[in-house]
Amino acid sequence: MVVSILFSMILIKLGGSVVTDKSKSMTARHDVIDRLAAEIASVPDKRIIIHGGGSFGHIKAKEYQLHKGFTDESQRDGICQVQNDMRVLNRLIKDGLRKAGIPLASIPAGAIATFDNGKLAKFPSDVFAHYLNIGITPISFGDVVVDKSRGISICSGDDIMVKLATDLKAEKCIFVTAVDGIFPSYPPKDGEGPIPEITPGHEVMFTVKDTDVTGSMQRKLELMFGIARAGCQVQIVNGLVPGRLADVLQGKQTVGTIVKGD
Ligand code: IP8
Repeated sequence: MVVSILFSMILIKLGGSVVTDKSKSMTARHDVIDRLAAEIASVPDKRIIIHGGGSFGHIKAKEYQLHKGFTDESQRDGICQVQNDMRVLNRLIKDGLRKAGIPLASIPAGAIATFDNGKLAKFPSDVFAHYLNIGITPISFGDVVVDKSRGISICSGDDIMVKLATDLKAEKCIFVTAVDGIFPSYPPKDGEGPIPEITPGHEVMFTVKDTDVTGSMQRKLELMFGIARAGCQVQIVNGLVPGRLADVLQGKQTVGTIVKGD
C-alpha cells in the first residue's frame, strides 16, 4: 500500500537504549529525551517518530516470554503490564516533544496493528499520513500486538519503521541508537570506529548475543538494508552524543553509519 503524503517526510526511531537505561527496569533517560526532542524540533521537517521499548518493554516481555506467542494463561498479566508500561514510556517521550513545541498524535501499534505468525500483517499507514497532512507529528512505538495465529506477538519499532518507510515513501530514516553506528566486529575492538557507509555485501562479525526480545543488531541491519533498497536514505547515529541527531537532520556530516541498499 502506498499512501500519498503532500511533502517529503522523515522517519526517526528513538532506540530503547537511548531513551531508557536498559539495565534498570522502567528507567527513562529524561535529560536525553528532552535534548533529543529539542534537536528534532530544530528543523521544521515533517516527521514521524517511533520509539523502542528499552527497559519499559524488553525486561517483562522476556520474563513472560511474550515473543513466543500466547502459550500460557499466566502471560495475561504480562501482556497487560507491558502494554501499560510502553504507554508510560510513550507519555514521557511525548512530554519531552511537547515541551519542544511539537504537536503530536500517539498511535500505539497494539491498537492498530495485526500480526500473523510473528510477521506484521496489517498496519494502517494511512492514519499516519492523515495526521502528517494536517501538520501533526504521529508517534508510535514497539508494543504487544494481536497475532492471528499465535495469539500475540511483539511488534518492534523497527517493524513499524520498515512498514512506514515503504508505504509512505519516506525520504530519510534515522535510527537513533546508543552507539556510534555499525562496527566491523562485535564487541568493537579498541580504537575501532563505526563503518561510515555499509552495503549488503559488507561482512560484519556479529558475535554478541542480544538480549532484546525483538532480535539482534544483525536483524536490525537486515531490516535497514530492506528500507534502503526501497529507496530511502538510512542513517544510524548516536543519540547519547549531543548534537549528532541535529546534524543529521540539518544535512551536516557527522559520526555514524549510512546504510545503502546496494
Ligand atoms: O525496542 C519492542 O520494541 P523495540 C517493544 O523497537 C516491546 O524492539 C514491547 C518489547
